[in-house]
Amino acid sequence: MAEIGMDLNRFILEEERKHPQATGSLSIALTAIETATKIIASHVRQAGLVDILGKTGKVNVQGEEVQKLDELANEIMIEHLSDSGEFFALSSEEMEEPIFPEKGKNGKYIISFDPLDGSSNIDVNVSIGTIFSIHKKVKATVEDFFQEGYKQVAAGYVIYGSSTMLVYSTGNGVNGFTLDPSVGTFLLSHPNMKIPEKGKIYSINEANAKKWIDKGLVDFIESLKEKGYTTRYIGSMVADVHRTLIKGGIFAYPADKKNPNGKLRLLYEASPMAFLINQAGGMATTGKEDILKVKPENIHQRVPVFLGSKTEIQELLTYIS
Ligand code: AHM
Ligand code: MG
Repeated sequence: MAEIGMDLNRFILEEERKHPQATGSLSIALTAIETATKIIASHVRQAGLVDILGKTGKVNVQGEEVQKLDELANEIMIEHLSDSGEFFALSSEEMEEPIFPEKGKNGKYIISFDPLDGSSNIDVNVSIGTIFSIHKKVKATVEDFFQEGYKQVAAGYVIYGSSTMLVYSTGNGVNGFTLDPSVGTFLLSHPNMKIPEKGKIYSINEANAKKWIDKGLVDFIESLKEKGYTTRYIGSMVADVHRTLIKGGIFAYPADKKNPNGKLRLLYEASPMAFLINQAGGMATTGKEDILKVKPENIHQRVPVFLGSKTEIQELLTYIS
């Protein structure tokens, strides 16, 4: 097992060495994500200040126009991922259609990402994050985005919380790295992350309970209350999933009357998180099928999400149809 404190770049290279046939493409791709998210992290850290300075004429200290943080994060991701030359195509929550970077013509991968998830939490100084999902380029058309989640080559997120952490998997377990802000390096802090078999927390927007389509869910949540569970709901998927990964329990965004397919997007929210939870020994389901087996039909498709410890997910499945 890799040593605590190992820096992310060395970790990526050592992982690459385990695969003698590897060309280094994935390592470059992951490093581009690392760089982009470090830059996003530094903007997130200044979010409050930018707002104050911005109000004086929409120009910040560097003389740049003040931009909404989610749009800025999107631009930073696009710039660095395109520039790496490893991505044939990019799709983002912030863009209607995917883009095919000039430099990525020979790229081996495609990537879907949510540049700044939970952005309604920016104004209140609550954790937000970036989520990404990488697949192989197969046909070199937009259809490459319609591959199931179990075919992901890598998936991960960066959480901009009380510290900045990058958590990712290439299908060989899950590892978490904490950014040392003094040197700007991600250091391995959470090697081989495993979700507890069972937790004590449920995480769901219970205000929607009357609108939930599957009434079995109401009974399931009641049963958790009777068993002494507590509730935590941040409203930033990255933060809620990060806690679930570490503490166990269940996180859910079910179908309701307002969002008949749930709210979360398959490609860049549900699927990468399902991949990580699965790699950490947990389960992720739409309630009807394993999230990783859902074949996407369009880029911004939504799915109901239930993910977490095995015990809670298996129990949930006995309540819902
Ligand atoms: P966003 O991508 O527009 O930020 O929306 C996604 C977020 C998730 O992070 C979170 O799990 C969910 O929306 C919360 O939704 P709600 O406020 O309906 O509970
Ligand atoms: Mg989002």
